Amino acid sequence: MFYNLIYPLHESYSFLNVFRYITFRTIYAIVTALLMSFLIGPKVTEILRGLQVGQMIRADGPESHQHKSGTPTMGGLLILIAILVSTLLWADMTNGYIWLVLFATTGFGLIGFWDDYLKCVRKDPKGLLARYKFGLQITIALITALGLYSSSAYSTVLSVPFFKDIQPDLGILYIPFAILVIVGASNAVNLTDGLDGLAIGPIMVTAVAYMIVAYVTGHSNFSDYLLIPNIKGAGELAVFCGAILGASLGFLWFNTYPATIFMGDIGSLPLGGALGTVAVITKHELLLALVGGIFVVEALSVIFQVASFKSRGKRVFLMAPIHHHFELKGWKEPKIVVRFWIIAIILGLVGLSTLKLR
Ligand code: 57M
Repeated sequence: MFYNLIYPLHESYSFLNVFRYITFRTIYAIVTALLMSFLIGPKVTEILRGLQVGQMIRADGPESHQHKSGTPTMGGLLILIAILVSTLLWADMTNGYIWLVLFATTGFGLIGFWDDYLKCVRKDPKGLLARYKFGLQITIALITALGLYSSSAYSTVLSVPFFKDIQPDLGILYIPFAILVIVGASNAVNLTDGLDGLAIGPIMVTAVAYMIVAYVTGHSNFSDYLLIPNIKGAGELAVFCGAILGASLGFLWFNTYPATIFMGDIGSLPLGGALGTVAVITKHELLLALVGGIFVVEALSVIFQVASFKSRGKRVFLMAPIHHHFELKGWKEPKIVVRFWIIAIILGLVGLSTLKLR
């Protein structure tokens, strides 16, 4: 909004020219979202506590989680507000990609809100039934994919990390592929969100990586130099990723061990959905599996565990998702979380190196 309202004044006041730069606006999107989460965090926690929106802890979970009962959840509301306000302030509001990603984020946020509301306010442990939740996620992702597909500048060619010569064109199949990326990312983040600070760390790493990816794909000189697709207007998504980074950092202040608030599905579903959407728009869909490798491993651990349990009646892990396996092995929660962050940072760096190694 500042770009649209303030930048046009640069002809009279040349210093306002700075509002043109994506880098400048990204930095301030980070700062704005961070300050917003800091400022409204205590209030949101207090309101949620007052409304008794407390977490119910499953009795069959790790023993170390039982004392977390009643921790206010739905802190994702704080993250969502900070991301939306900061993006609306600092991004170019005439950019279609920004509206598309805001649509996906809000849509997944509403699904998460509904699920949390049923679980925490109505005290229905099942929450939103899986088939409705999944159906709604697919609907939001389908609308997002169709929105992209219908734009004339859009390409259905995939770029494969490390291999610049392999560029399969998926054609119309790109739509189910994009849905898979967006819905998969949303659910994988949700599964990861089971220890204090566990999900938000890799979210920040992924947001930083895609902030850089969005910037270079939107910049014709950089994209030509790096031999990556040049997507006009995608650079503006760096501002959005900056808002995710700032909001997440602010949330971590409250969610770090011992957490005073959990994000709930209202946080995990939109954060995953947003990053999946950014990956699709910037044509770096497969890279998300590498940069967000922690989310992939968490989701795979559940798939293997359930498949093994159903087919052979035996578990692969002591408990899935995999962070519970380490808890049951006796690792302390902060140790698991920080080690997962370290792996996430390494994967983020390797992922970014693929921009050059191709
Ligand atoms: C979300 N939610 C946490 C919190 C958070 C198919 C199956 C593997 C699904 C999976 C599942 O339900 N995953 C979805 C995981 C929950 O956190 C809430 O949920 C939100 C995210 N959606 O924001 O509101 C619990 O996680 C802990 N937590 C923290 N700190 C945080 O910052 O400590 C969360 C955030 C919280 C809190 O204890 O209550 C969750 O784990 O439920 N199901 C599971 O993960 C269950 N696994 C399982 O059943 N495994 C079996 C299967 C696969 C065969 C097995 O391995 O044998 C576990 N979850 C729980 N207890 N709670 C196991 C038992």
